Parts: sequence; C-alpha cells; structure tokens
Amino acid sequence: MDSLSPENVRLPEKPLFVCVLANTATAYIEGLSAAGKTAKLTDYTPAGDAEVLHKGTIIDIPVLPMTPPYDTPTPALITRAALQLTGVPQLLVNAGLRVLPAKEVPLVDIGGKPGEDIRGSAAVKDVEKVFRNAFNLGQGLAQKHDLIMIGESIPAGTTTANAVLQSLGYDGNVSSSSSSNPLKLKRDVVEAALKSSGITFGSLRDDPFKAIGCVGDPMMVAVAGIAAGLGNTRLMLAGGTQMEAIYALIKHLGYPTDNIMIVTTSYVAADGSANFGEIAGQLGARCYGVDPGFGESESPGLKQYERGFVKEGVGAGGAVYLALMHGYSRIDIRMEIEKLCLELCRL
Ligand code: AAM
Repeated sequence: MDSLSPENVRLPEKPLFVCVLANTATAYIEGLSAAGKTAKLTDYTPAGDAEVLHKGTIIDIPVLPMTPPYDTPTPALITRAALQLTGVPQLLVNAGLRVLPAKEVPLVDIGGKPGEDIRGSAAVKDVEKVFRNAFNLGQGLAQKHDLIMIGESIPAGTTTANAVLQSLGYDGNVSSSSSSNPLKLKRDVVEAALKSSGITFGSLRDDPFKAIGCVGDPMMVAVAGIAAGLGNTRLMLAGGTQMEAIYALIKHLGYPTDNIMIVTTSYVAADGSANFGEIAGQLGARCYGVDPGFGESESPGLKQYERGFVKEGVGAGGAVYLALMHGYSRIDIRMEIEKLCLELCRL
C-alpha cells in the first residue's frame, strides 16, 4: 500500500490552497511555452487563471487561457472544480503579474515585479526583499492552517525551473505545457542564460538567491519564501518539475523539507520527455502523481490532457489529490471538472 496515496494520508482540519501568479519575459521566446494561444497571449494566462479560480470563468481577461493547436483549456478549471467539491478555501498571490485580473479577484501582493528574460543579466529583482515578504505571509498562514497546498501559474516556468535546477547541480529534463516538449530550444535558452550570468552546472549550490535572481522567476521566490515561513506546517507543492526546482531552492537555503511533498498529475510523472521521477530521486523528495482519469472522459478538451497537452498547472494535480483525500471518487471529481469544462469551452 502506498503511504502517499490520497486515501492513506491524514485529512487536515484547516487546509488552504494558495496559487502564486507571475509572468516572465522568458515566455516571449517563440515556441518555448504553450501556456497561451501565442507567446504574446501568455501575458494573460496567469490573470485568466486567477479569474477562473475565483469565479469559475474569465471576467476581464479577453480569452480563456488555451494551449494550441486544439485549444486545450487551462488547468485552472480542474483546480477550481476540485476545490469547489472539497470546500477548501483559496488564496491568490501576486508575485509579479504583468496583467492583473479583474478588480473583484482578491490578490495578496508580496511586492514582486514581472521577471525578465533569463538570457539577460538579471531575471528577478529584489529577491531577498520579496522572499522576506513571502516568508512573513507563510508565517501568518501557519498560525491558521494545518496544511498548505501551493500551485502556480507562470508561462515558461518549466524553462526557468530547468535553469535553476542546473545552477544548483540537478540534472534532467523538465516537463512542458506542449505535447512536444521543445527540448532543444529549452537547452539553448538555459545554456545562454547560465552563460550570460557566468554560471556553470552546480556553481550556485550555496547561493540559491543568486540562482533565482540570475536565471529564475518571480513565482519561485514567492513559493520558496512562503514555504520557509511555514516552518513545520504540512506543505504540498502542487506541480511538476517547476515545484522540484522550488524544493531544491528550499533545501539549498537550509530550510527543512521533511514537511513537504510534491503532488503532480500522472501526465507529468509519466512524461517520457522529462525526468520528474529522477529529479525527485536526486532531491530525496517525496512525490506522487495523480491520475485524474481523463481517459474515460467524453470531453474533447480533457481528453487532450491524456495526449500530453497542458498536463498540469495551477496546482491541478494537487487539487484532484485533495478531493480524493476528502473521499470523493475519481468519477465524481471528473464529472465536476467536465461540467465546468463544458461551460468554459462554450465561451
Ligand atoms: C498554467 N496556466 C495554463 C498552463 N499552465 N494555461 C494553459 N496551459 C498551461 N499549460 P511552460 O513552461 O511550458 O510554459 O509550462 C508551464 C506553465 O503551464 C505554467 O504556467 C503552468 O501552471 C501551466
């Protein structure tokens, strides 16, 4: 019996789902991210995801975040539907958004700015200041909750994760929002990024803040800061290889990791173009890949997840895991997701 499977883990009394949102100009590199219809439209993806999480639909953002070429809908709808079932509350954190969601969407601002292209000289500004703000937020959350789950939305986040993992000395391919992982392009971008900052493999093992500042993104500093501020409070990092990069940052900053597990979808865990399991092994991280069962779905949008489009994001795998922990069946969860998908895909 798997001790990490959702039916075997302890149910929290006061859980909270946190979604950390930001942009990085790295997403403007054509072909790097599929978390938006075009590279330019990825600017709107985290804000659109925030609106879907908050209201179950887009509000001011003109288009639902979609992955080309078949317009696979954002994983935010999976997270929204699963959280609605469980009644677990959510908190949205602005870690550096270029485009804001509608005013009615409550955001906690930790003072971050959108990230720059990691091939330039600086990717994230004021890393230590933003980390402290996030740390304080984490400390406050630990007073009120016994489990925090953190998801993210930041297009091109898998590439920045790759660069940070390498600078800390972890090898392996990261996953992708695209069904065909642009590995060659990612390798070129990461190589140029490391070179522009004079970083070699593992050279920033002892300087994780510098890794974020030179080749990371604003979401990472926020999640790492919140995690550090949580102390021993149970933490689930909801995501794939991006959350592995954050786990590495927390570890190299010298904060405890015994309270952390990484939860993702089976689509990332089994992604043959990436090395989710191998990287978790190098980190010594406890991790779990949830199968949302979209293979059984009649919904064309959800079926595409099975074919490798999108795969994960906005803490979708973690949110499904939470619903399973709460005793909902896979079928009930899938039906709730299908209902919302049907409504959103009509937009
Ligand atoms: C977040 N929102 C999304 C989405 N993600 N909306 C549509 N599709 C997605 N995949 P990459 O590095 O390839 O851009 O993948 C990372 C992004 O994809 C993140 O924003 C993640 O949350 C997901």
